Amino acid sequence: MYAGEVDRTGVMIVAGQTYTINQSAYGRVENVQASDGETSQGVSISWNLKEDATSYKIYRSEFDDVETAVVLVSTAGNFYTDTTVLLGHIYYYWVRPVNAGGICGFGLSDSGFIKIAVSQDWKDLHYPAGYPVDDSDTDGDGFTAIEEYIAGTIPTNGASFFKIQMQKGAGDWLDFTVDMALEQRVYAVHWKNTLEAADWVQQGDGVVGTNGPLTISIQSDGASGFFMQRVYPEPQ
Ligand SMILES: [Ca+2]
Ligand SMILES: [Ca+2]
Repeated sequence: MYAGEVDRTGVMIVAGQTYTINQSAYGRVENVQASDGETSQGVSISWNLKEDATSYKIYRSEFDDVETAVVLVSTAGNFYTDTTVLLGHIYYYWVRPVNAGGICGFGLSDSGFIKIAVSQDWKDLHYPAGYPVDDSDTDGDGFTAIEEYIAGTIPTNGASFFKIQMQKGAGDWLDFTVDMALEQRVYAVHWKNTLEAADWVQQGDGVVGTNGPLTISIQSDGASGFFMQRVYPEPQ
């Protein structure tokens, strides 16, 4: 067993006899899983244990590009919680097994991020009798409590929810307005030309709120299509 990724064959001659050596590749770690917003404490990373591995090296990057990965930690088990993560950032993780033969190559990455936590002040303000759960929709407007917290809307008022407000600006510009854009939130407009199109494409950079009204202007270039407005926690 060696720490490569493919089986290899070699030839050895001992006392005039030729022997063929077959070495099995040690292979990569499989089933790397990084948690997606499960807790606000950290990103949990797990993977399948590998026979003969003595330890594992976890690598991390903010890009899904192994060239940018740096070692986060070495560990013997198949579970690790990365608490050195920031809100609003997405991290990519790789795990490489180590054994007596060396260290194996990089397998597939998985991405992970932490969840925004609802503040106690907000809980007390809107739910004095006790906060339900993040996924509850007590006012039935289709947005969960955590979504209303991020959007800055009222979770106990079905008429208060994050909605798109668009009007024609000067020339071929379109104005997207939010009445109350919170601090520590980023607002962005996304577009796609048909609803069947696979991906929403963000138009320009996200804009950080200032605890007041916010207008984002997008040049339409005469194109027709669909717009989506998005709010998410500001990276810290
Ligand atoms: Ca709601
Ligand atoms: Ca609401």
